[in-house]
Amino acid sequence: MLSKNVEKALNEQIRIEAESSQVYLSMASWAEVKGLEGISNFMYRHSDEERLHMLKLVKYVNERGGHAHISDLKAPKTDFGTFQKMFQELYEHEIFVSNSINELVHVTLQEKDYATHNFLQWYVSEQIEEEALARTILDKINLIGNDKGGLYLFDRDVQQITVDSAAMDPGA
Ligand code: OFO
Repeated sequence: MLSKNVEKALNEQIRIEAESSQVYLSMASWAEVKGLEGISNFMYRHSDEERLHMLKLVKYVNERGGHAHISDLKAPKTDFGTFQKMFQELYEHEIFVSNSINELVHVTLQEKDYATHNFLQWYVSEQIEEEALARTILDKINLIGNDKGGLYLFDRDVQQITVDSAAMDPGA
């Protein structure tokens, strides 16, 4: 059985994962209307992954005798300026999510909820990989600069980059 504090903190994380999914969906849509097809596909996939992160938490809370709450979400912005700025925002957003996972892990220790602590280790590892993925992409963007051919190749290749491939990239 979850303590009230752990349940509340998990519900907060459910909202954050759902909002992450919305943020990346908005980025996908922005990239799509700009004709950045590869970047858009990458963001659509990322948005789906965040929804799965949310669902995993929903299932866990309900399985442990709590009640997962599906709440209002903050609307993400619709204009991201440039794709370089957009990926910088993605990176900063992932750091925000990592901090929130760390806070959540802290609550489970305070409450001596070792089962939830154990469950959350998946999220801890996932955040390390997501941050590495975002950094790999930012490094690639810096290398390209304003080279048009480089931009074309980046848009083509970014859709192949996954959390797993970034983890294997020695430059990551
Ligand atoms: Fe849920 O991992 Fe990104 O935010």
